[in-house]
Amino acid sequence: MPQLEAVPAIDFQSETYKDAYSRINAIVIEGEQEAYENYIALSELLPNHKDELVNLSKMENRHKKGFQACGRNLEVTPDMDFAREYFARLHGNFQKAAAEGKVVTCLLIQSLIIECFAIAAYNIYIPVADPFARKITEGVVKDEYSHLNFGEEWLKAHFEESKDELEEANKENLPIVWQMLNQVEDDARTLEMEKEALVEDFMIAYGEALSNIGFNTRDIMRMSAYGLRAA
Ligand code: PL3
Ligand code: FE2
Ligand code: FE2
Repeated sequence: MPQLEAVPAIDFQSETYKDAYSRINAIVIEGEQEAYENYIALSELLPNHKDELVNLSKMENRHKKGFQACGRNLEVTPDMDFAREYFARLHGNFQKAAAEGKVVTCLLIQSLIIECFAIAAYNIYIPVADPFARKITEGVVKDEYSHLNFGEEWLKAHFEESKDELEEANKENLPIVWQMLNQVEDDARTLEMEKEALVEDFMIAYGEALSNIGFNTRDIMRMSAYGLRAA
């Protein structure tokens, strides 16, 4: 009988790993930076929640610093030009909505879509991360649940008047997320993160969020898979 083969350890110092990491690490750093800016913008749009939102923005800034340290620890230089390009469409949509005072769209993009994307990615990354990055990411992901929760609570409290704008913003932005996932598929696999697992975790987190806000099962199915087949 053949022996069970041991799972080969990940070589965090290989050129292949570090090359993929230079893009994934940059994406996460840029994502945290934009999240920081987005919560500041939201704090202006929602003056009643100013302190809470400024507090969330500070957490995002800490996350960014944590992930910058992860790159330094592996002696990787993050490819920030790549990452800015990666986020450009979602970022542009957020900024446009903020300029128009569309709080619901801003919350959907940042607190639901981006936070669920981060939660899925970080949870899948933790078991395959190097020990330094694992510690950092475990701390970060806990915070992301509280950011998601802020969006859920606000949208739940304003569900009826937000419903149509949420549907519209979902249609506009969810297909972008599927394309973003496709774009990192190869690099994520180099880090031993499977796209199918990312999609699955994203759908679970996003579907739960929509349910907490007040959408029914039929709405959730329709909304959370929007644009997936075309991606
Ligand atoms: C909001 O708090 C954070 C926004 C960050 C978005 C991250 C998306 C990550 C997609 C790439 C998957 C790889 C994750 C690896 C983690 C080092
Ligand atoms: Fe964050
Ligand atoms: Fe966050």
